[in-house]
Amino acid sequence: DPFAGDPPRHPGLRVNSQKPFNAEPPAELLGESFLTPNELFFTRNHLPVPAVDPGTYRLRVEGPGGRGVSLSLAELRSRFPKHEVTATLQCAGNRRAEMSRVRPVKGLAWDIGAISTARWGGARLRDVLLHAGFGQEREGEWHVCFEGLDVDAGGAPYGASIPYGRAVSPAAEVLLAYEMNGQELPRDHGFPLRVVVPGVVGARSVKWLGRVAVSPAESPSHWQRNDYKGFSPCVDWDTVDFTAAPAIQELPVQSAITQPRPGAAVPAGELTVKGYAWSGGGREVVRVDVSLDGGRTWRVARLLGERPVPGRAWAWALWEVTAPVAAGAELEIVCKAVDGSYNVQPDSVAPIWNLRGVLSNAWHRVRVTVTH
Ligand code: MTE
Ligand code: MO
Repeated sequence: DPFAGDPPRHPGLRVNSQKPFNAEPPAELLGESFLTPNELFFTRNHLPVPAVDPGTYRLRVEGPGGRGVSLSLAELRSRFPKHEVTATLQCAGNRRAEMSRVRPVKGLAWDIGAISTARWGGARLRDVLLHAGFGQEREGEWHVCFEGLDVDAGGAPYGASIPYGRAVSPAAEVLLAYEMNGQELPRDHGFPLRVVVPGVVGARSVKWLGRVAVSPAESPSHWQRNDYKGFSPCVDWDTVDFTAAPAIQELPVQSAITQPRPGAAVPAGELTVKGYAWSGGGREVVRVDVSLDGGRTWRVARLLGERPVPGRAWAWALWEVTAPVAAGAELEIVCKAVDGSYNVQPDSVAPIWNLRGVLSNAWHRVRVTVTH
């Protein structure tokens, strides 16, 4: 069993697949803390968790125009200033279950929990690239490719890439993280070193990082080239051409209700609705609208916590709204977020349906009954 060496996990996680391990925190817990506790942070593994010896671990950095370097963990910690970023990671498949209700899609049936937030600490990718002799700017198209130490049955590693400009941009704050919420990275989240690309789909934040390669082409990995792309609702598995769509990088604006849960019976009186909202590319959430009547009337939710630096809103906003509700009512609670570029979420799922069930960011709707 290639998964026999996987680490133990928190029993409270909602498991979508055991081997490889994929799990999300219960929504009620997700919405309770701005920083998701490490043991509850959603886990998205495509392959068995590799056993990495931190003593002999080396990160290789290479590619045309640089000098190949190999760095130990001690060197990564001592040679580069430690930088910290609070960033939300969201899987492209978050909320896929809602898409499958329109028409079946291929992929794990994530509810609203394939998203979590942590304070990450590590070396800036930019500093490591400059150390390896790469410049601040490059003519033409270049990418920075990441390879994990997790491999499939044929020996191929997990891999992904981001554009070179993002990798070397000081403002983009891409990290080679060895810390998560002040602790060393847990094994499920990439021990001993992972990439964290703030504002970008989780798939590019490669865990168990073994190699960084500057390249004129995107990562050759299946997950860069033939997965994690968006398509029209008219495209099916017979007609799909994965070369025709760009790989997902920055994600669209998103929000969801974490409390109450669908089907709940809530007491009459004051109802508190809670949730999260986030947008890709560092675009801050400027407003969340909530409806209790399926979208006929709206109120504005209170955004909790500190306002982020505009353009560098890497973390989600938690929000809540309190409203009176009458006994016997059937409520359809709806939320929708607006980001700093005034991007909004689509009102329904069908027009954004796609065969892989990615980019599922329609208004989130939760039906509840009010009791006496
Ligand atoms: N990196 C490696 N090496 N292997 C993986 O399977 N999964 C990716 C990304 N990095 C993955 C990986 C995907 S699709 C996501 S959404 C995030 O890791 C999830 O990170 P997490 O498990 O720490 O939440
Ligand atoms: Mo993902």
